[in-house]
Order: sequence, then structure tokens, then C-alpha cells
Amino acid sequence: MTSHTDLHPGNGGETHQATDADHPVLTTNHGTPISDNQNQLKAGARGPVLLEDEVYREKINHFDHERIPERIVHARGSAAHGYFECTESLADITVADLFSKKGQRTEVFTRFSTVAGGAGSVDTPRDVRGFAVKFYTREGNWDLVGNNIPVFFIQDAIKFPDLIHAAKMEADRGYPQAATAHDTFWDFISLMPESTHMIMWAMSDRTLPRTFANMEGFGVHTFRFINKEGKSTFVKFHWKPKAGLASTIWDETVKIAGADPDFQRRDLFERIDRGDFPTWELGVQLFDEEFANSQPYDVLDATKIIPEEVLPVKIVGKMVLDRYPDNFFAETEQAAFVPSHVVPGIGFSNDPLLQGRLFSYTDTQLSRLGSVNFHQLPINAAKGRAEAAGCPFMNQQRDGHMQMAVPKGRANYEPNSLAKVGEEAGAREDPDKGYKTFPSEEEGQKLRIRPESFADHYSQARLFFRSIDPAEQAHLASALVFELSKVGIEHIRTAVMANLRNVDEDLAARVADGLAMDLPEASPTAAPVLDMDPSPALRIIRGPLEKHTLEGRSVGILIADGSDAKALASLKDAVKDAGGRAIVVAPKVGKVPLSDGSSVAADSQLFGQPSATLDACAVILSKEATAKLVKEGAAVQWVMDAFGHLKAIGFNAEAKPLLDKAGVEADEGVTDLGGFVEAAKKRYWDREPNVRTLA
Ligand code: HDE
Repeated sequence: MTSHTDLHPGNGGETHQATDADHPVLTTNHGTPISDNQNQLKAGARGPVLLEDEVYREKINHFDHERIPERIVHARGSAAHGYFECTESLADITVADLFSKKGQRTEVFTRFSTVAGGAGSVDTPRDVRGFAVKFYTREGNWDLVGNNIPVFFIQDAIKFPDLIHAAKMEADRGYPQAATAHDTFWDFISLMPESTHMIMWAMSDRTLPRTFANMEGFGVHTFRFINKEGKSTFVKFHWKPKAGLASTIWDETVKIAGADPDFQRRDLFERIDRGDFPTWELGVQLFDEEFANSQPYDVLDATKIIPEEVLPVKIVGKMVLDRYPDNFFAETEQAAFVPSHVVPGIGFSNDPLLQGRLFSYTDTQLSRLGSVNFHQLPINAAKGRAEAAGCPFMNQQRDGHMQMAVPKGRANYEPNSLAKVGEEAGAREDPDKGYKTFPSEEEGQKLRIRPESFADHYSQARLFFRSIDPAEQAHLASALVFELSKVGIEHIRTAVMANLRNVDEDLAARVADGLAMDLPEASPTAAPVLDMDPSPALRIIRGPLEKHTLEGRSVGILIADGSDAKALASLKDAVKDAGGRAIVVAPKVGKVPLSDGSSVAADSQLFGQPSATLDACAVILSKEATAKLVKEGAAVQWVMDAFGHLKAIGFNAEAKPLLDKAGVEADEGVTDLGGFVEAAKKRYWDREPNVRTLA
């Protein structure tokens, strides 16, 4: 510690306070104390800068290298720490330690992401969300690297680079960013009928989640559990959000992207900050070969789900995210999720998409993090292991870029007999507790081929479309119209519509009508398209996970000079009592004089908090303020969007002219302040046909 409190004289008039007694001494990376962090070393006060200045050179040199390559996909992400708690033991099904005992907790680090955009892109494009969980178990790290959609675009990993090249910004022009509404994406999709099921999900409200806490997560592939007797059970993983499944509508999402590009990252941070911890239940679908063989699809095909109505999801644990990273780069950016990292009791199926992923992730970390020692970074280290206090891994691998460990002794090979002469001999394999691969019987010719059982590309796309709520169907059809309207090459649109005819004739007709194009012949199908029983579990709207609540949600209250103080206070209390967050919005943020002579500070300024960022909206205005605000575009838009985004609107009588100006029509969701808190717990889907044209 230094006590260096004098002012620097002779610095061109600059007089900054030097390090005070409470701060540690600033040093170079090599520990040399620094006397001046504001001026380069020069030959004379106005003279040239000297190359000798190690303090400057080191600082700039480090800065010049601060960035690492962003992830080739899922570059934009946000993460949090938390824990997983086993709520039902699976000890008879798997030896995986984290599922062995009810009540057992395992630390986790979870990262949510969008797929297509760069690291600095907005949080709310229409895109699939990554849902990657690193469990720091006592038997090593298990990475369950999933998405918020249970199927994928392609059946074989060899197509992944083409899919991603087609989806990302186009190679010559460098746009569009974080958007699939362009020629190359739809060109690839139109030629890839196996993507049709995923396209249904991608064009649905699933890709417009309200917040991360409102998403489901899925492991996608079929995995294996392996028990003490060596018996294997197939398993699919599901995360069910406690906050309920909720999405935005397209117009709202677009406006959020402009108003707050970090909307979901901010929400994650703020939820944790106020103790409203994002929570999910972990569920499993467990099945055997016999069940798998009885289904009209192949469980090794990642473009298929097992409907929950056919095989229920059994809840076995919960995940609570309760701590925000201390440092974005060190943790969120350097976190390396690797699906091949499993623990004893968890194994893989032959899904060719999964098998391809087992190679890709370690490989990509090598170029992204630059060293085979990426497992030593604190966020990646296997800290759950009992030995972790000393060293989270034990083996004879050595050296490499950025080696952080300092192994002692000569035992960098195995086996060795050094223990006989009293030397440290290092770790040894353990045939009992060590990881055992399930010894599945495999035999066959070497072939580049896809099984016949992967040939049906449309039945589950149809299942999805016919299972969701009519409001979601309309959103899906409109999304297809929007995306295809941005496709300039006409034959691509036509080819997509030809595929859609195999999904649902009504859907195809709606899209053709929305584009004002003729419907083409249906494309040929490689297998008969089945009419499977609808699966209501696939719905968001009026589905099993839709929650009518204010918990975790925000209510905007628009006030201005002269607003009724009592009405404001009681509405704020009521919102709080219902578990919500009241956000007071006003034209001027610092001080708003109220009806009783008191005043309050607003939380947000009207332009800075468009209603798209809020879950429900109330307006409490004096007659005079209303007269002013009907002429204020931002206020009219605030109310108009709340109505257009199907949100509840509460208002006092004096504010009514503002609602009239905004075109608000009476319905169940438009209420006086007395009925507002109850009304604010949901959206009003039936209003939608009155406010926009849907395909
Ligand atoms: Fe990924 N994926 N992926 N992916 N993926 C990556 O790994 C890849 C796939 C997923 O928050 C990359 O570390 C291939 C399915 C998530 O850091 C890369 C294939 C699913 C994340 C990669 C797939 C995912 C990634 C880029 C086709 C859902 C972000 C950076 C077989 C089950 C994890 C990185 C995080 C990231 C490869 C398909 C989910 C290049 C080859 C299916 C959530 O390795």
C-alpha cells in the first residue's frame, strides 16, 4: 500500500489526485510499481516519446491483444452461476453422481446465446437460443449443451458449416446481421427438406423469447444413462422454466432491439440482482430400445421429438441461477462448453449430429482460447471434484501454451515405478470408478449413407403446426411471409412453398397469399407424411407452461406533472404485492410534482422506456397533463404499442383522451386502475386480429 496523496505538479495544468491510502500500488504485469499512469516517457516536456517506456508499451501491447476470436456460432451470449439440485434420485438408472441423491447440489454455470449474430449483436433477433449448462460434478464436468428448441435443422454434422455459412451474413456484402431473412439462408433451407420441422419452430414464437428465464431448454439428442449393472437407458433432457414460457410478438421484438439491445442480458443481471433467481426444472424422458423401435421415427434423428403425451417428462431436479459473473470476459467469454465432456453414468447415442459435435467443440476451443490448456481457466476447471482444492485434474499430460500448473517430480509418464523409491508417482486409472463407455454392439459396412428411418421430413413439422394455438399459427405464417418477402430470388420462395405444402395445405396457402404468389406443386416426399396426434405440450399460448402472473414481470406506470399521488402509491404497492416490478415513467425523470404537493423521481424517461420493454402498462395523468401528452408522439406511441402488443392497459378517467388518441378500443385487457393488477397478469391474444393483419 502506498500513501501517495500529493498532486502531480507540472502536468500541463492537470491536477489529479494520486493513489490514496486505501488502494494497492499499481504495477506492471511483472510487478514493478508504477509512478505515473497518465504520461508517456518523453525526452523533454514537449519532446519525442521514448521506446524505452516499458510501462506504456506493456499497457498498450496488452490492450492490442485483448480480444479473442468470437465463437463462430453462438457468439452473442450471457451467463450466470448457480446450482443444480437433484429432487428425485435416479440411482437405479444411472451412476451419475449428480443424480444419485435427492437434495444433492452441484454447482453450474449456464450460458444463453443467439446463434447467428456476432458478439455485439442485439439480444432479440428472430433466432434459436443456445442453452448451455456446465455442471461441476464431483466426478468431473458435464456439459449439457442444448438449445431452446428440441430439434435441429440437419441430420448429419457434415452439413453444419454449410448451414451456418448460409445463415450468417452473406459472404460478399456482410449483411444482414443476426437475421435469417435473406437469400442464402432460404436457398439452403429450400434444398434441405429435413430442416422443415426446425423451420416450424424457428418461425414460431419460440425464437422470440421474452427473457431467458421464460425459455424451455432441450438437450436435443438422445443420450444414454448407464447404471451400476451396466444397463443403458435412453434419455432426452428438458429444462422447464418456473417463470413460465413467454414470448414477444414480432413488432415488439423489433422495438425492443432498438430501445435496449441488451434487453435479455440486462434482465438476467437484474433478476439475479433483485433476488428473483431464474429457475428451471430438469426433466427426463427415459426409454429403451423396444420403445424406440415402436415409434414412427428414429430416436437417433435430431430432427424429431418424442411427444410428451407419448412419453411424459419426469422431473428430476431444478436449476437456480443466483450469481452473476464477476467478469464477463474471464467467465462468460472464456467458458468452453464441450458436449463430449460427460461423467460416469452418462453416454452418447449414435445420433450422427451428436457424434459430429463430439469432435467440433474441443477443436473450436483450441482456436478460440488458443491452448490445449483451456481446461485450466478458472471457469472451465473441474472444481467439483473432491481433489479440486489442490488440483481439479490428475494425469500425465504436460506443458503446452499457457501452462498454469507447476507439476512436481519426474512422473510425467504412466505406468511408472517411482513410488518404490519414494518419489511422487502420479495418478492411476480406476477400473471401478472410472468412466465406462456403454459397450453397444456395432457392426456394419463402412458407408456414407443415411438410414431409411431418417427419410420422413414432414410428419413432425405437421405435428408442430397443428399442435400450436391458432394465434401462434398466425404468427408462424406471418413470420414465413416476412422472411420470404426478404428473399429476392423468386425460385427460392417457390421451393420453400413447395415444401410447406407437405406440412399443411392451409399454411402453404396463407404464405402464398401473404406473398401474393401462386402456390407451386408440392415437392416430392421421401416417405409418407403421417397425421400424428396433436401435442398440446408444444404450445406457448394457452399451453401448459403459460403462466398468468406478475412475478418477475414489469409494469410501467406513466405519470406527469399533477398525477394523483394516492393512485400512484397504491398501484405501486399492488404491483409489488403481486410479485411484479413497478417502473415509473415520466416525460422528465428527475422530479415529478404530484397532486398532493409531494413529488417523486421517475425510474425512466418516456423516450428511454418504450412500452415494448414492459409487460403491462398503466397511465395515471391529470387532465392538464393529458392535454399536453396527446400531442407528444412518444406518449401516444407508448399507449398504442401497449395495445398493439396485446398488453393490459390500466388508466384513470382523466387519461382517457390519451388512450383515444392512441386508438385503444375497449376490451377485457383495458381497465380502470382497480382491475388493472389482475388484468396485467396476461396478454390478450384475442385482440390481435383487431390490431394487425396476420397471414
Ligand atoms: Fe453447436 N457449436 N454445433 N449446436 N452449440 C458451438 O462451439 C456445432 C448444435 C450449441 O454458450 C461451437 O464453443 C456442430 C446443436 C450451443 O458457449 C461449435 C453442430 C445444438 C453453443 C459448434 C452443432 C448446439 C454451441 C461454437 C452440428 C443444440 C454455444 C463455439 C453437429 C443441441 C455454447 C463453441 C456456449 C456452440 C459446433 C449443432 C448448441 C463450432 C458441428 C444441435 C448452445 O463447436
